[in-house]
This record gives sequence, structure tokens and C-alpha cells, in this order.
Amino acid sequence: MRTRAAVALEAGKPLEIMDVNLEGPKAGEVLVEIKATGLCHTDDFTLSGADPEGLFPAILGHEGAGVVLEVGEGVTSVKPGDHVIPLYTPECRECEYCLNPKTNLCQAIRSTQGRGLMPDGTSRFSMLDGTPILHYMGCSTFSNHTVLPEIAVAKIHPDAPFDKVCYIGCGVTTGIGAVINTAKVEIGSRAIVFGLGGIGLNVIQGLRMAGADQIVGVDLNPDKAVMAKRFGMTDFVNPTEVEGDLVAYLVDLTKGGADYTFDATGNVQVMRAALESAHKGWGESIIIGVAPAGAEISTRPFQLVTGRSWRGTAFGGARGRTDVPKIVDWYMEGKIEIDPMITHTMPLEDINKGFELMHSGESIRSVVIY
Ligand code: NAD
Ligand code: AHE
Ligand code: ZN
Repeated sequence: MRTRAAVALEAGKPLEIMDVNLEGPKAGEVLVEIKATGLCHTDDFTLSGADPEGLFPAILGHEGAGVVLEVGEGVTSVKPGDHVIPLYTPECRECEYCLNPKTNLCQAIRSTQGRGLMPDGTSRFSMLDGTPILHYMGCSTFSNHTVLPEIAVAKIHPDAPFDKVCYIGCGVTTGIGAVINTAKVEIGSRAIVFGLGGIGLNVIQGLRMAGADQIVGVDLNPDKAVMAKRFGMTDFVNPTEVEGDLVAYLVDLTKGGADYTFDATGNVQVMRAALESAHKGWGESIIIGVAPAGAEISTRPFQLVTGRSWRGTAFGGARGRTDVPKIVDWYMEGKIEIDPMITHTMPLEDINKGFELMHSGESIRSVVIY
């Protein structure tokens, strides 16, 4: 079939909207009509050329929701008409990783996914002249239609609005999951969140759900404080307004350091500040942000010797087929909020404007509605 997509032809260039060819689902695959997709900073990171795994031409996008149109041979867990969220972290429930309760990082298709290919080693997308186009993070939600492995779709509540729950495909689950699944924050904790964007706000929302007493938000952009307060931030810190050392200021503000700190910026200097503002003896710092090729983290080993720990999380430690439908239900029941964070919507034709809004710091989440 033919479908409409925003194609990343090369690093550092705007996406180009064009018709592309899409082959139907092979065995174990499903064809999904994407109804809406969010724009995550990770899409921008890959488009910029900073992603060591970034390949071109590709169809980016990994925060979508849509409807199953067709299933390939042997597919049993979804059928045409089911509403689904694509999963960049699949859940095969069979691999060594899925069988280990300590991780959500299913590896069943990770190597082909990282090369922009379906599990059989080929792409379903091509240009009208036949040039292959690569998939991205196994999702490619910047296309009106996409093909996904069965293990990379979560079946969701049929009444859930696509233009809101698409955000559960990455940002919401990553932020809330980092608190609940990765850090396992206890009631009464003190926490610091660095970066109050689409991910950091969901960390704040997760901290409020977990019953944290103090939730400090740190961002260079003071405009981000308004939304963060609405979601539960108790103190805002703009590093440019702190006189002297930021870490010392944050340690003082949290009465000796935070029980949990989270980096949602992708900046390795910020990651160091996050680790060092965690409490001596027990503070845990969780890296969520994705750093550019070549960037490395550093600190004095003494920081770890004296009881702080450094950890990381992908997709908030969530097992997609199991956890994503539950998070959609939380939204439907009013346990979590999404709507205010979706500050801009646009048709696919205007997707590059969504990235401009991200760069200028005007948006929290932009969502493309097909
Ligand atoms: P975003 O652009 O919406 O938000 C980033 C925020 O960080 C902005 O508010 C910005 O002002 C702030 N910021 C930037 N530099 C800062 C600094 N030095 N100090 C304080 N604040 C600073 O981006 P997002 O969509 O929220 O993504 C955040 C990060 O999380 C990105 O690196 C993204 O790639 C990553 N991410 C990781 C996962 C995962 O599974 N680990 C999932 C989604 C996104
Ligand atoms: N390709 C990059 C790493 C990108 C990365 O860490 N991605 C996160 C999800 S970000 C979603 O917005 C992730 O899931 N990582 C686990 C994995 O297996 O990719 C690089 O540096 O090479
Ligand atoms: Zn993302």
C-alpha cells in the first residue's frame, strides 16, 4: 500500500512529508493505522545526528497510538479493529530478559530493531522509486501506517483517546515508571528532578502518586515551573539564579541530599550534579536522559563509596504489553493526568513546527494527529 509519512532523509535536515510504499505484515507482524503520535526529545536527538545508532533515510517516531488493520500469519494476541500502542521496548515473554524479573529490556528483536529492520532483516518501507527506508525504534509512528512485530504492540482500552494516550507510548510511562518501577520511591521521600520537559513532568506526577514529601524541580527555563507546580513540584530551582555551587544549594534545600534524584535532560554535567545531590549513605540517582555519541559521565568514586548509587532506566522499567494497558486504564479512571501536558497539536504536514516548538522551549508535548 501507499501511506503518508515524514521521512528523515539525512541528519540535521527537516523531515520531508511524502507518500511512501509500505508492504503488508509478514508472519508474526501487524499492520497498524497510526492515529496520533507525540514528538519526544529522542526523535530530535536521532534526527540531529547525535545518536550513534541513528540511520538514514528512516521514518522516526516512537510515541504513537492507532488501530490494527491487518495481521500476518500466526498472530493471535491482536486482531483487526483492536486499539494499540506500539512498543519500542517489546515484551516477548520468552527471552532470558523477559524471564528475569530484574529487567524490562526484552532482547528478542533488539539487534534488527537497532539496524532499522524488522525481525526478518528487511524493511517494510520504501520510497516510491523503490529505495528502502529504515524503521526506527521498531515503531516509525511518523507514518500514517506502520508494520510492527506482534510482540511490540500493547492492546489498550477501546475508548481511550488516541491523541492523548499516544503519550503513554513513551513520555508518560518513562517518567512515572522511573519512579515506581526503577526507583521504587517510598512515601515521605525527598526527590530532585532535573529537566521539567515531557519526561520530567511525568517523573513529578509519579513522585506525587508515590507520596513523596519534597519534589524539587530544576530547569534553566523558568516557564516550565508553572506546569511542574500543577503536577506536584514543591520547590523550583533555576541553576542560573543560584549563587555558588548548585549541588551544595540542592543538598541544603533537601536537608542533606535527596533520597532520589532523576536526570531528564540528557546532559552529562547535569547527570553528575544529580548524582552528587543525592543523600550520602543511601541516595539513588536515576539517569533517564539520553546523551549524545561520545559523551561520558564522571564523578569522584568517593561519591559511590559513601553510599550514593547511580542507576538508569529505559521506558521506565515498564513491560509494555503488561504495563501499558494498565497505564491507559489509570488515565481513563482519572488516576493520572495527560491532557495539560499536550500543549500543541498539528497535522503531519506541520511536524517540523513541532520540533521548532521543542527547541524554543514553548511546548511540553506536541502531538501529530493524522
Ligand atoms: P524536553 O526537551 O521536553 O525536556 C528537556 C528539559 O530539560 C527542558 O525543559 C529543558 O529546559 C531542560 N534542560 C535542558 N538542559 C538543562 C540543564 N542543563 N539544566 C536543567 N534543565 C535543563 O525533552 P524530553 O522529551 O522530556 O526528554 C528528556 C530526556 O529524556 C531526553 O534526553 C530524551 O532523549 C530522554 N528520554 C529517555 C527515555 C528513556 O527511556 N530513558 C525515554 C524518553 C526520553
Ligand atoms: N540509540 C542511543 C540510545 C537511545 C536510548 O537509550 N533509548 C532508550 C529509549 S529513549 C525513548 O525516548 C532505550 O530504550 N534504550 C534501551 C535500548 O535498548 O535502546 C545510543 O546511545 O546508541
Ligand atoms: Zn521517547
